[in-house]
Amino acid sequence: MEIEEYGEKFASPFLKKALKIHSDTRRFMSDFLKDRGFIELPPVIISGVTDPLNHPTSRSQIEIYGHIYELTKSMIFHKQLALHIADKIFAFSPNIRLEPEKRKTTGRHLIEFTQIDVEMRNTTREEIMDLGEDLVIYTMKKITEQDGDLLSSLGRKLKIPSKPFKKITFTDAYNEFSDKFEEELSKKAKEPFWIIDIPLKEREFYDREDPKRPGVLLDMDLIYPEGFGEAASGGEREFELNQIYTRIAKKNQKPEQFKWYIEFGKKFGFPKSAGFGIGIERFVRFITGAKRIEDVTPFPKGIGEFFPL
Ligand code: ASN
Repeated sequence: MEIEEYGEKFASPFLKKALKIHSDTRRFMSDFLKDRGFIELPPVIISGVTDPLNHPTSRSQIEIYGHIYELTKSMIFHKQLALHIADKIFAFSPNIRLEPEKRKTTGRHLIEFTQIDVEMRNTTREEIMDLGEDLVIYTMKKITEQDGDLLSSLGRKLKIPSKPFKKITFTDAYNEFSDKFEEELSKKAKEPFWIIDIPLKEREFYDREDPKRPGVLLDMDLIYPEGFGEAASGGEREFELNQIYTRIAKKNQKPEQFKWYIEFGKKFGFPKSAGFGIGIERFVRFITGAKRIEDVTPFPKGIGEFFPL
């Protein structure tokens, strides 16, 4: 992106409106969680361990004082471990994911984005999904109330979803639409819906395997309607050391990659918890109806080119 293009972008009425809605979205999400007793955790941007993710993103590391730091891909481990401080936590977590070039034109990928990452002790997937539904509905309602005029001027009419959101298992979705199920289902849907029971090989080691159904995880993705695609992912977490080792091995990964997380857990325990993360820019894109995620944020970092600011 050239410097001149920032001038055009900043002068665009769309960005002005989207940025106000972006700012309010963060406020309402935070208000909702704090009202429910969640404590906000400051973001972690570099650390000795980060989310391995299930899809290929190149490693992003920096060397400081002769030590290698990972740039945060998600705060999954930090939010789990922070449950030793409080039972309900969340963070506005900036993530860096060096996505493959083939995702350049999806309209919903940035290499730097923020997710609101939520985690709660001693809770089930069903309870955390219920919380996620309330959070999405509350935020959409508040935006409609406070920024209704802005939305109308963007030609966007938001339909407030009703609870409970529909659920479809990964296997049923895959059997019906094969590889492109997420896209197809998202295009057909009028309200957000969940994809649940994602198979073990499709996800990271930390999502909990259902003890009653080996190979099936107690996790979920939230998908927006109207073709806006994935909103969130989450699940219950593995909390038994043996199972954590088994799951790491099944991904052909090595415990050394997660050394600091494992050492902490061995000393102080892995909390039994569930949680999810909702991408903020994607949520704002859905709320505003923007074509590209780049359009809802002033300094986007897209895939495959240099964005100087
Ligand atoms: N935030 C996600 C979760 O809670 C993890 C991720 O973003 N990869 O499961």
